[in-house]
Formats: sequence, structure tokens, C-alpha cells
Amino acid sequence: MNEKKTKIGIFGGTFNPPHLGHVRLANEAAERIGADKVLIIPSCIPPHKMPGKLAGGEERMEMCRLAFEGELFEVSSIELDRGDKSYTVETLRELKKIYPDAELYFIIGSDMLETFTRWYCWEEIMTLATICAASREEGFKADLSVFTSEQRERIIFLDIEPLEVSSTQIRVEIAKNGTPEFLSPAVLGYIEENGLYDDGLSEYRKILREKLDDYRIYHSECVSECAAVLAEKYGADPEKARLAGLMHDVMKNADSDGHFEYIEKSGERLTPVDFSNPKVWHQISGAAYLKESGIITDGEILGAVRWHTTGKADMSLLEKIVYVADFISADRDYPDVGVVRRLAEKSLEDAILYTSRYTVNKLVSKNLPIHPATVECYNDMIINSERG
Ligand code: DGI
Ligand code: FE
Ligand code: FE
Repeated sequence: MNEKKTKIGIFGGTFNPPHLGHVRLANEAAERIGADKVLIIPSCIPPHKMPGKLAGGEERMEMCRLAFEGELFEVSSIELDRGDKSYTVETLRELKKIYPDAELYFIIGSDMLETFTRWYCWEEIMTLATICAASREEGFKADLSVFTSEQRERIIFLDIEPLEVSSTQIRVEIAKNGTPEFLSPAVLGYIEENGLYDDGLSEYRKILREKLDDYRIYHSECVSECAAVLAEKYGADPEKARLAGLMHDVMKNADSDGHFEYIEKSGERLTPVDFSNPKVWHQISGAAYLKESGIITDGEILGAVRWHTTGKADMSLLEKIVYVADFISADRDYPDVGVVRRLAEKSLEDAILYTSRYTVNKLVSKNLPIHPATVECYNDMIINSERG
């Protein structure tokens, strides 16, 4: 009769993938609660919210089994089995039936407390389980005035120092073939074996590693990311933008023999002005190399590489996007970059006008020749902006 009740911790999440921040939170919470068991519950992700890159339910279950080691943890498919969007209250009702004599502890990040009263049947949730709020930010104090004093007694704060890690960061790092931090080796092994979170560009990255230095590769990743965001915003194909951005500087580190080898192969005829502007060679040889080696056949992408340095009049949407992304990508830090980033929020054309004017000014101040395409790009933008 007086027997101590079993304490069960409940820790849900998308776990895409589960990382060491999750594991540490679950371990520490279990210790403070004195839990006899912690249920790890991967949530169901509705199909429309899950682009191909994300891992499916069965894969997330398996990664959780690998990540949360030890007798304490049990990975439960209760929400995946129910399918569709799961409500916490339904999960807790079901668990109460399975463990009628246990005390349930629902583990969440304390930032979730702020929106908690908008959860479906939140009051019932509080009768079913004690809420364990793990403090995410240091010194975080939630506003508890919305809760009755009785409800407040059902909330425990756990002061747990957060790890600087997110599943999103880890997915990006894996897509780049990098070594993600805060991921258990077993989970990383599983991800690699099953080709999870592959963005399909690893073959292209292999080429970049042969042709470019580390800084230039980093720059290319940044342009790729930025171009994809701009494409999403302005209605271009984000996958094409991502690839064009990734490969735009592929010939940046080549010597003149390298440039002219591919320009010759492509049969493109260079003008005397082209010859006198070495900085623009890589846009010509880059497009030629990608085309002649059969790496990229899509004409839109080739065009975006071909004109990314000078720009030109009447650029296509994808050409505009890569031109702007090259100037404002996350790695860029020259004085005017903030202005152009703000312009690009509203209008690609305004961003191009500013960028081409900046380039012309810089070249003039350095006594360098200006490529006619750069001038035509500037003229195209200034004429259209005056009309508009
Ligand atoms: O390759 P990135 O450094 O990422 O960027 P980019 O392809 O825009 O190249 C920038 C360089 O190219 C910069 O040093 C300025 C130079 N450039 C751009 N337009 C012209 C130009 N150089 C000459 N000579 N003429 C141009 O019209
Ligand atoms: Fe370039
Ligand atoms: Fe570039």
C-alpha cells in the first residue's frame, strides 16, 4: 500500500537526428526526478512537412535506440503508431492506461512553457503528468501568472545547462560531408550507412575539393545556401540555385593555362577586352569546364556561372540570384554588404544596381579596365530603375 510509485519520464521530439544535447537533457532530468524509466517518444511528422532529406519514423526510432543507451531508456513508437499529428494529451492518456500506478513526468524545454496554455487540452495534460521544464537559457524565468497555484505545483524547473547544438546544424554538417559535433558515433554510423540527410550534392563537392582551396569551398557553400534562400523568395528553382551557387567559382583557383584549356574546348570566342580582364576569366572558364566535362548540362545553371562576375543586361532570374548571392553570402564582410543584404530583401534589381555601381567604382579607383558586360549590367539596372 505504501509502496513507492514508479516514476516515468517522458521525453518527446522529432529526433531528426537525436544528438548528445537530447541525451544529456534526458539523463539529467531522469536523475533530478529520480526516474525509474524514461520513455523516448519520436513524434510523427506529417508528410507535407517532411521533404525527402529528412529521416522517416522507423529510422528515427532506430537512431533513438542507438543514441539513448542504457537500461533507463525505452524508445516508444506510441506516437508513430497513432500516425497523423499526435497530441500530447492523447499520448499521456494512453500511457496512463498502460502504467496506471506510475507517476508521469513530462520533460520539455522551459521555453515551451510560454506557449503551453495554447496546447490542446493543456489543463488535462497537467493533471496527467508533472511538467519538468529544463531551462534552456541561463537564468530563464518563465511567466507563471497564467497558472493557478495548484497548477504551479505541477511544474518543476530543472536547471540544466544547454549544449550549443541543434538537429538542423547537424543535418547541414552531414550534407557537407563534415564531422558533426555532439552526435554519438553509433548514430553517425547509422546515418552514413543509410545515406540519411544527403542533399545529393556530394559528387559536386568532391570536384570542388580537387579544384579549390578551403576558403573558396567555404565561400561556395555560403553562396549556395544564400542562392537557395533567394530562389525560394523570388520564385526560382531552389535546387538549381543551390547547385549554381555551389559551382559558380569552380575555376577560381586555376592558372591561365587551366582557364584557356576549357575556354578553347568550349569554342567560345574571347574578345580582346575579355583577355585584358583576368578577374573575369573564371566565370567564362568555369561555365566552359562544367559544360565540357559534362558535370552540368542545364543551360540555366551554366548561364548563372557564366555571368556571375560581370553580370550583363537582361539577366535571367537565376543569373540575378547567383550574382547577388555571390556579393551578400554569409562569408562576405566588406563595408557595403549590409546595405546590399537589405536591398536584396526587397528587390533583386536594386541589389544588382548597387553591386554593379560598387564594382564599377572600385575598378575605376584601382585603374582597372571595366568589362563591357559590367557596364551593360549597370546601365540595364539604372535605366529600368529610373523608368520605374
Ligand atoms: O569570384 P569571387 O571573388 O567570389 O567574386 P566575383 O566573381 O564577383 O569576382 C570579383 C572580382 O572580379 C573582383 O576582384 C572584381 C573583379 N571584377 C568584377 N567585374 C569586373 C572585374 N574586374 C575587371 N577587370 N572588370 C570587370 O568588369
Ligand atoms: Fe567568382
Ligand atoms: Fe564567388
